[in-house]
Amino acid sequence: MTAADALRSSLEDLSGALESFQFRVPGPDQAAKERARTELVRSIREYLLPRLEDPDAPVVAVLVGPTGSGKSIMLNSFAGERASEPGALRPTTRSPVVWANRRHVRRYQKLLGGLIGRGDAGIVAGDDPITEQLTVIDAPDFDSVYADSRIIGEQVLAVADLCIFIASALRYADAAAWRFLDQIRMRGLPILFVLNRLGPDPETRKLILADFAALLKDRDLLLEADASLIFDVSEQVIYPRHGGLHADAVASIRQELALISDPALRRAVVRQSTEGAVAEVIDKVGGIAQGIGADRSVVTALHTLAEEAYANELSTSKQLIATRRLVAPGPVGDRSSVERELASAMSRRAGVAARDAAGAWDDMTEGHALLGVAETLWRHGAETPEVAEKESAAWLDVVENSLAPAVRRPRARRRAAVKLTRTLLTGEGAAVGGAVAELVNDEAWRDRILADLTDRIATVLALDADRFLALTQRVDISDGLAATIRSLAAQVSERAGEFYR
Ligand SMILES: Nc1nc2c(ncn2[C@@H]2O[C@H](COP(=O)(O)OP(=O)(O)OP(=O)(O)O)[C@@H](O)[C@H]2O)c(=O)[nH]1
Ligand SMILES: [Mg+2]
Repeated sequence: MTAADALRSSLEDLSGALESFQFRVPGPDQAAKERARTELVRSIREYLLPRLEDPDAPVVAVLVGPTGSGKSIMLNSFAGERASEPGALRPTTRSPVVWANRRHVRRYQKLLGGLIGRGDAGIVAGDDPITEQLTVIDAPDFDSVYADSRIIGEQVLAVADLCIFIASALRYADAAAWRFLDQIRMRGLPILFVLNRLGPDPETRKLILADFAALLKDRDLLLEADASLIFDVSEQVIYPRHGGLHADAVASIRQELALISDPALRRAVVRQSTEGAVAEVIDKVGGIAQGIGADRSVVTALHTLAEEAYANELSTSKQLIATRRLVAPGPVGDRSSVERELASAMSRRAGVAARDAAGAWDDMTEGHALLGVAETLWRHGAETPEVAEKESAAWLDVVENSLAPAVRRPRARRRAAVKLTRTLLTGEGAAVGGAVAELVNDEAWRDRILADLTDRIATVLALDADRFLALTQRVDISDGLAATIRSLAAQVSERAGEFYR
């Protein structure tokens, strides 16, 4: 296996692990965490893996810069045709435009999958020899007021090997530009700087170029504050035919791009951009692993709160049984009324537990959000009364059966069982005699039958609690995934070390 294969397979593994889960715990940063995860997967699957697999594919240069700086005009100037619609309304370009060689067009259909083909976006196929080795993408501006454009901008950046940064001489010092330049620099992408719309006065031009170079140097974007490292383009007529500048205006930039297209240099560019991307992936995995850890501790906390609420209610139930207050005192009634009373006492306990658990969840941001999806959590579950009735009836059967040897006739036995139950639960009906009195006074039997009742209440409560626990399980991330992801990233890092040595 070559070093490249090894690196690729380690990236495959990492991506697989990142795709195996989702950040589902609702909260203020859920969307951001989930986006970071999908972006990471995207940059591995859509950029790094294809790139490493096919290092001789054309270099992808992305035009970036603030809105109105002239990116679309620049693409048209390179292409010599109306590839991207420039415009006076800001921002103009809302989805990416790809200028590629006919032979390579298919590559980008796959690469940018969901991005192109919506709205006015698309691929402009050409025969320009430069496109044999180079593809240029006109991206929406990154600082757009449209969140949509910003996300698309980031996605396009993820597939870039090279950036062509277009600044306008009219507003090159805008803070907005620096933010995304920092982002590009973190990716380790090579950047060509173009200062567009320069005025005719040579002195002013020199001053502005020197100032721009100094600003770039200050931010570590240029090695030296050397104005000759910046491509300067004058403000000039835009040809209506192709919506671009005269070919001469961009000749030096085209020349530089043609140079990059030289196979050896291209490999160097791709090497630099993939190395930067691998480093960024490794860096971002740390944040993802942390996010998993944070989600897991939230889930554990919510789980514990729910369990505690139900455990509390079980011990309350035990106490109520011991002090004979589980059901209210009243007339002896018949079997069905006792059964109903006991069942509703059980449901009541579940209802109190649910209210307490929901209350505890409500105090946590994430718990509050989860309650929003399942408002019924504030009450006992819809099926709880039915389960309680079944348990209650089953317990009464057990009581009745205990009387079986002593009281033979079923109807008499049933009546005796109801009396016995009353006495057990409320302490009333002391005037019982015979078999009933015998059992009531049999301490071992009493303990056993009341323990059986407690177990049945526990069953009802556990079933009710399941609604909370199922919800936490649904948003949980499997144990050990953070560690797996960390170790897969360490493997990528090690293999990248060998590959880029
Ligand atoms: N006359 C003249 N106008 C220019 C020149 N460069 C840019 N412009 C003006 O700037 C406007 C915006 O240019 P675009 O190419 O659409 O800018 P963009 O960077 O693609 O902008 P977004 O798509 O919004 O990000 C154009 O409509 C022109 O009016 C130039 O060299 N000469
Ligand atoms: Mg544009």
